[in-house]
Amino acid sequence: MNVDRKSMLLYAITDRTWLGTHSLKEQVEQTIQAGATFVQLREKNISNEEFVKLAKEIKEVTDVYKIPFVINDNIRVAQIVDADGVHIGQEDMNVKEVRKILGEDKIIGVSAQTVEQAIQAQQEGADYIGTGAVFPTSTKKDADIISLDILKKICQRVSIPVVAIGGINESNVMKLKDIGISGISVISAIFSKPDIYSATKNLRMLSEQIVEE
Ligand code: TZP
Ligand code: MG
Repeated sequence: MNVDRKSMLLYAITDRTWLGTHSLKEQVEQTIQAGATFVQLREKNISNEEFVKLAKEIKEVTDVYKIPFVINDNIRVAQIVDADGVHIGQEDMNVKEVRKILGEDKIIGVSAQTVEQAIQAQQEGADYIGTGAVFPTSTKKDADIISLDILKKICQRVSIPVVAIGGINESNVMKLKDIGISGISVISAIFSKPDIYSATKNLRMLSEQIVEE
């Protein structure tokens, strides 16, 4: 399904590592209320049962606010909870196979670290591309850093929206201006913050400045 480019502006990805006194559902509600435009449930080391339970909880919130909601990697969980789609990496299933399973109505996002991977993902039917890590991050230990030049080339070579990911925070986000991305994708700069609401508000304001109309 084509995704609305505007919904990519501030793409929040969950991480229970940072759970404090609030539940993940409450955290997601805070980030949406402050301006997050897209939500991905990305939870590693979780049983399928627990993943489904969590996904159902989060979907209750994203449904209320009409925010697109995708599941990282796990197509089965996405089907069970009727999420809006999935986000898959290069090491996960092939886009065409996922499309066959989920159908045309669902969103399929693909991580791409090179121009070739991005073009191929688009050809195979991806709806958007996630590219990174654009900055050093401790959230994904094995993430390689890609240059902003490659990010720019990817944006030029595909017509589907591209979101940048990896180590993006208030202090470095302006470096992503004039690159052609449709939004920023953020884990720790939202969910590690004691005040998720104001962290999100700031990032939303900044993301509006870096994304071209
Ligand atoms: N893929 C590339 S970097 C990354 C993922 C999932 C982690 C992003 O997390 P953070 O905390 O926003 O750097
Ligand atoms: Mg993956």
